[in-house]
Amino acid sequence: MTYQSITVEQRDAVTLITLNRPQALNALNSKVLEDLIAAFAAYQADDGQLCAVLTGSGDKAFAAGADIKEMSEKQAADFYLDDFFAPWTSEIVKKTRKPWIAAVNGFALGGGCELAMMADFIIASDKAKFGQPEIKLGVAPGMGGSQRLTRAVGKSKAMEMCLTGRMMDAEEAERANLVVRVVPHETLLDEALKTAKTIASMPPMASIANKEMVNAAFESTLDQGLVMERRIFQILAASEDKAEGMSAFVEKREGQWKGR
Ligand code: CO8
Repeated sequence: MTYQSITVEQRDAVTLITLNRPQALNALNSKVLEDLIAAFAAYQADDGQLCAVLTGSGDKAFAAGADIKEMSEKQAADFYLDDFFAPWTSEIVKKTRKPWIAAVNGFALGGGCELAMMADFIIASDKAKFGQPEIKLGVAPGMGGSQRLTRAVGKSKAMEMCLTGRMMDAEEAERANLVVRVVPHETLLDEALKTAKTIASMPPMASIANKEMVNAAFESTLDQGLVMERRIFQILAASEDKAEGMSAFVEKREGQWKGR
């Protein structure tokens, strides 16, 4: 598959996807969306790929937002009739059952912040900056910012960020639980790939199951989530990898995973 606006590499069992429009600070246009949908679908379909990392090219930005130049020509009816922005969640978030990490290397603004928050977690460079500045354009978040940011950092901070458009630096983002950790800029990719490699070394079915369980905490009541957790646990208990994982522990050796 040839991509125009991203690059995709496989590093053993880890897929590295890089937004590649550095001249536009990796702004997210229709082509980026099309490429990302294809890249995530290929990652999901490849049994040999067990974790993915998404990052931005260049030194300045993960993604500085949805492409304002592309959107400025559109009318309200275009946004509404096309259900603009919907595929980011329906085609990428919902269909990617395997884990993926956002490695945020600079500005993650508007749609860029929203894309990072679609990942299972974010590792940030110490140069990263997060924000939802859409209000300054006379609009508001459209790819999940008002919902995912609020769930991540709580109402007060999300509200202030959306109402003022101010940016949060990496340190504040870590304190606010938006990112899992902050690392020196130069080491970001290595750190993200190292974490991805650890995830890729885990039993693949249990990896998907753990992701599904944690996500359920955001979309169900506590009782529903607890029932779902137990049911998934019970399914995993019947897997070949459970038998192998427990034998490997008792026999003091590494597990050899079948993925079922
Ligand atoms: N879309 C398109 N191009 C962009 C974007 C963007 N979001 N961000 C930066 N660029 C382009 C610039 O236009 C510039 O291109 P050129 O050289 O051709 O003029 C190039 O990237 C470099 O940018 P700057 O010269 O501005 O770089 P600076 O270092 O001076 O500033 C900033 C960096 C602060 C990140 C600045 O570029 C900026 O504020 N960008 C916009 C951030 C933003 O507002 N993001 C939210 C976008 S809206 C969104 O994501 C949700 C949908 C809202 C709907 C809107 C309907 C109209």
